[in-house]
Formats: sequence, structure tokens, C-alpha cells
Amino acid sequence: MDVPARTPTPAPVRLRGLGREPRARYRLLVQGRKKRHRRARPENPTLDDAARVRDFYAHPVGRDVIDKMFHLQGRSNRWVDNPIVGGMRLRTLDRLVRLFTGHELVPLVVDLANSEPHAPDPGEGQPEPTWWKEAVFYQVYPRSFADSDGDGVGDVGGILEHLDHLADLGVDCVWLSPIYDSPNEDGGYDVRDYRAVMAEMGTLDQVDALIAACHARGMRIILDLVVNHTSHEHEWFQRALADPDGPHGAYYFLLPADPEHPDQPPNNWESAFTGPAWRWIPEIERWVLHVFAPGQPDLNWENPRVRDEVVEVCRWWFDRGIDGFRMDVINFISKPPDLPDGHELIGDLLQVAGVEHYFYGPRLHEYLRELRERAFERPGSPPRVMVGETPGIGVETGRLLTGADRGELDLVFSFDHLESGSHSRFEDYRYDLEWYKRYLIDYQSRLGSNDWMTLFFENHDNPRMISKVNPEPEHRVALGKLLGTLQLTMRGTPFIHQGQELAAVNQPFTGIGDLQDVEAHRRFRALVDEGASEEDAWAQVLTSTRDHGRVPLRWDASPGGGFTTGTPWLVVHPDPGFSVAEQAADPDSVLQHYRRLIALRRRHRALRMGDVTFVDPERVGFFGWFRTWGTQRIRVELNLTDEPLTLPDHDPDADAGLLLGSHTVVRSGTLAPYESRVYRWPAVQQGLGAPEPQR
Ligand code: TEU
Repeated sequence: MDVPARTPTPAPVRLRGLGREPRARYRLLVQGRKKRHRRARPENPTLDDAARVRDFYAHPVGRDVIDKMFHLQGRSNRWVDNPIVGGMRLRTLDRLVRLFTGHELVPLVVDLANSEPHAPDPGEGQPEPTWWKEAVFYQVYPRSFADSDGDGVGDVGGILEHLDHLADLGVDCVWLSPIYDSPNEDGGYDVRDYRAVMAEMGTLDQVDALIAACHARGMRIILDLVVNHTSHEHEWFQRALADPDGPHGAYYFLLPADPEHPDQPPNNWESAFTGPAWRWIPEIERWVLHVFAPGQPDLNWENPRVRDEVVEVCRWWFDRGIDGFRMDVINFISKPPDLPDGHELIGDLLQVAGVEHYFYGPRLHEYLRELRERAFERPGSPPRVMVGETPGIGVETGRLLTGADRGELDLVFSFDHLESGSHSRFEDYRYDLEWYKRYLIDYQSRLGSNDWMTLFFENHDNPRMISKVNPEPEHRVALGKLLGTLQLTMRGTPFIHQGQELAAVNQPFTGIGDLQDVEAHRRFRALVDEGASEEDAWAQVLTSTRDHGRVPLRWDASPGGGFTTGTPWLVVHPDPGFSVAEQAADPDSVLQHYRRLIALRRRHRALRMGDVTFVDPERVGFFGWFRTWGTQRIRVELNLTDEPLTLPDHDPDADAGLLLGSHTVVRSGTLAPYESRVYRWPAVQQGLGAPEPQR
């Protein structure tokens, strides 16, 4: 089956994603602000020590805290259903936790829960169609996409030259990781000037041309807003260093030493990249907070001037025509003014001391609402999409940040699903798709009409999902198609990370010298300093390094993949058969399968906005669901295992409705290892007891 030919000449500017929306409705969505529900927000009861565990679990923050604890321990959260556990009073639990851990933990998490007065509002009816719900997003990591000038670093010119790869794929919106001027201590996530383009990435004129080229193809484009911190080379920080007590000193967390403990930082917070989250600057005799690399000082959002600056940056880019932002660790921006110490036990569990105080801080909702009102939903201009990257945020806190009635974010990247069971990214283990199935069914079952979710398996911070599930080469193509089928037919907004469409896998890096990732280098050094052998340290770093998601894209079958005519900034290993050119020439490739999936998604509203009803969820190894929109019904079947799977109650007549399968040989009633199928299914005959769709 040939991929539907794309019109090579740019389509008239018709921003895609609203599907069959009549123009009039589109204008309403574009010109007017979304009418927010004005009904009273559901409120949470205040929890005291007489409350029971089940009361705590009924609280949105309480549920996320307990789910996270069970997830980290690899235990089922159904323990809460046990009447003894659920019926336990919090003061009893507190005594038990102190007895076994010596820690005062329960009051801290109860205070965190009580700091959230509202529960998500499930809303009524169907979710409101918006372009970002119906769109397929594609993450471009510009440094590794394509290099147009031979300096070995991907650039905006390279994206322009290969934009039709994304248009031919069927992408609706492109997300660019940072292209701003930066010293690149953290791959551009350390911004030196928000209104200038990194020299090696190109010019503002080229960015303007890229924006226009996306729109000319009916695609949208969003950039990456990194405003939890700046680079220490940013003008604001330089001014703060010059006058720490001046206006720019208050842009950051610059604290004097405690005279009684001059060598101790203000608290015990740690950096996500290992080591303390504080750096002593002798020139100004201040500690500076950096929850990431030392060159990434955190901005103090308590300061209204900081918030004004961010509004101006957003507006400046909106005036250049971008359609929104992915907002880097945006849930970290509200720090409690007293900067309390992190809890030792939580720090051990999360491997970062102090994060419990700022992953969902006291003024987060307020800051997000203000930013949306002042920049993203500015009167007189079309609303822009707000995609929050929110490490540590769970299902319920994610709903509280994105509910259509909340006026905050539109979507969040919650990362709980990227490691199955109790595993961490730093372990070499096999990701369990059955665990992900249960996670996804639970997540979908909790979404109301005010809610929506993102669907992603990879980004530039994580290893490749195929390698995590099953690195055996024989399964690579089938697994690549299965993950694409899951992501592009499930209810939610899919974000494809560059290379996924080519079944990208982890790279056989040979040593720390191969890597560019600051996190990997700092972790390797910390492990060796703590006494680990270089071999053991390398094993941990190799399995986890973010560089697996940052390897330059391969455009052709040449040894370097045609990414650059120079020396690539990150080593590119040969990967025969998995370049764009080779996959485009192979009708059964993963790339062609992604193209067909996206075309199918565009043709069937059921796959964009339809209800989801899961089929045989208890059948281990099988993952199936219906997507329904009116009389349109699509059925998806996946074999999550590396063994054939028999479907005893399969109706052979159904095979006539097969719309797209991962395998050329289709055996009725049996799915091959990691086989995926998409069927058109007969409409439900009303009254025949059709399963209730998951709301
Ligand atoms: O990532 C934040 C984040 O959650 C991950 O980077 C994670 O904290 C990190 O990998 C340590 O495990 C965002 C960006 O995506 C990342 O590339 C940046 O390094 C980071 O923020 C700082 O800007």
C-alpha cells in the first residue's frame, strides 16, 4: 500500500490539526479566548492526623505521593484498598514510619497535600477539540538533526533543508529544543540570550524563515522555553555578580553564608546532575542556587521583575510567529521562600535531596496563570500552546496543572512511565510493556472532559525505548512499529522524538570520551570519586546517558549518515538500513509505517478525539482497545511479547477490516512477536451491551 502522496508544493496556509472543524468554529477557537468554566472548583478536605490513609489517597496530591512511593518500590498501589492499610489513621502511620525509618515523613507529605486546596474538575461531556489535542508533535534536537555548514553541529539551515521529511511524515507541529545563544554547558538548556540564536545554529533570519516554512506546509512550530534558570553567562547574572545587592541580584538566589557555618550552603539541596545545588562565589561572598549544572543559576520567580522578563521573552517570540512553547522544568519555578532542607529519606528515594519542596511549589499555579494571561492568551492574538515539562508530576497533579478549566498549562510531560516497576534510568533492565499497559489504562480511566494527556516514549534526556524493551536486533522493526502504533492510536497527543520514526536504538558508545552529556560526565566522576571502578561507573552511565537520544540523525547510507560534511559533535555509529533514505525506499520500513499511521490518524477522527475502550485488559501480553467517534470504530491489537500470541475468540471475518498491520504475513487469530494491527470495526449495534468507553 503506497503512502498517500503528499502535495509537494506547500499547501495554502491552513493550520492543520482541527481536522474537519468548520472554519467558523476554528475562528472562534483562534480569536476568542477559550471560555473557561466558571463553576466552583472541587475542593479537598483538609487532612489532620485523625484522617485515614484512604482519605489521604483520595486527595489528588496524596494519591500522587502514594503512587510515586509504591512505583519507586515496585509495589502495587492496590495496597491502599486493603482495609487495614486504608483504614489506618495518619497518626498511626506516622508513628510506624518514625519507628521503622526514624524519620518524620508523614507530616511533611500531609502538609504538601493540604497546600493544594482543589481537586481536578472532571468536567462534563466530551473534551473540547483543539489543534494541540489533534496534532502530532515531533521533537527536533537541532544540534543533531542536520548540519548545513559542515561545522559538525546541526543547525537551523539543516532543519530548513530537511523540513519535507517532517511534512512527508505528516507532522502537525515541530518542537525545537533550544536554539538560543548559549555556552552549551547543558546542550543549550543554559540560555545566555533569549533573543539571539546560538552562532553554530544560525541566524534569526533563518529562524524566521523556518517559522514561515512550517506554516507554509500547514505545520506549526513551538520553541523550548528555559526559564527556571539561565546560563551564568546571561547578562542578568553578570549584572547580579557586578552588584549582588542591586536589582539583578534579586533575579537569582544569592545568599550570604551563615556566619556560624560559613562553609555550609543554605540547605542540603542537591543538583539533578549530582553534587550540591549550591555554588560558593567568593568574589561576592554569596551562595548561588543551581538545581541543575553549576552554570545554570535558578531564577527567583518570587521577583515580579523576573516574571515580567519572561512575559516579554514569550511575547517577543510570539510576535515572530511561533505557536507556543515547551516549557523546561516549568514546575520547578516556585521555591518556598524559606528554602527548607530536603527530607533525607525522600532524597534517598528520589536521588535528589530537596526536590519535594519545589517540584510542585507554593505559587506554581499562580505563576502559570499569570504567564498564560499575560503572554499565551494575550487579548487580540491567537492562543499559544503551553506544554509543560514537569519532572515528578503525577497523574492528579498533572490534571491540576492542565485542566481546561484551570487556565494554566495545556499539556504536561509526566515521566513516571519512562521506567517500569521500581527501576531507574541508571539501571540496565528490560522495560516491562505489560506494566506500561496497566499504567496507561489507569491514567486514561482518570481523565475527564477537562483533561488530556501527552503520549511519548523518548526525548533528548532518555535512552531509546526499543533498547529498553528488547535490544535483540530481530525484534527491532516490529517493536519500532508497535511503539509507533501505540503512541499514534491511543487517546492523547503524541510527541515523536527525532529518530523514533527510524526505529532508533541506543548507541554502542565505547567510553566516557564518546559522550557530551554533562549529566553523564558528572555522574561518572561522582561514582568514581565515591569508589566505584571506572568499569562499573561506565556501565551505569552507558545504560542511562541522555546522548542515546541525541545521536545525529542518519539521512543516508554513508558511514556518517549524511548528517554533516564535517566531524559530528557526537559520534555517529554505522546503522545500516536505518537511515531516512533507506527507510523511505523500503515499503515495509518503520518510517513508512509511521507515515501510514499518521495518515490513518488524520483520516479518522476516532483516532484523534474518540473515546477509548480497552479490550481484555487482564489478558497478559495482549494490549487492545477501541477508539470510537460516532459510528466510526477503530480496533487496535498489540502483542507485547517476543512470543506468538493466540487470540482464541478472534473473528476471522474481522481481518477484512484490517487497515494497517506491522507484518506482511497476517495469520488470523495469532499475533506474531510484537505484532501490531489496526482494524476498522463494525459500528456498535445500539443496545447490544457495548463496553462502556473509558471516560
Ligand atoms: O530536563 C529536566 C529533567 O527532568 C531531566 O533533565 C532530568 O532531570 C535529568 O535528566 C536528570 O536525571 C530538562 C531538559 O529536558 C534537560 O535537557 C535539561 O538538562 C534540564 O531540564 C535542565 O534545563
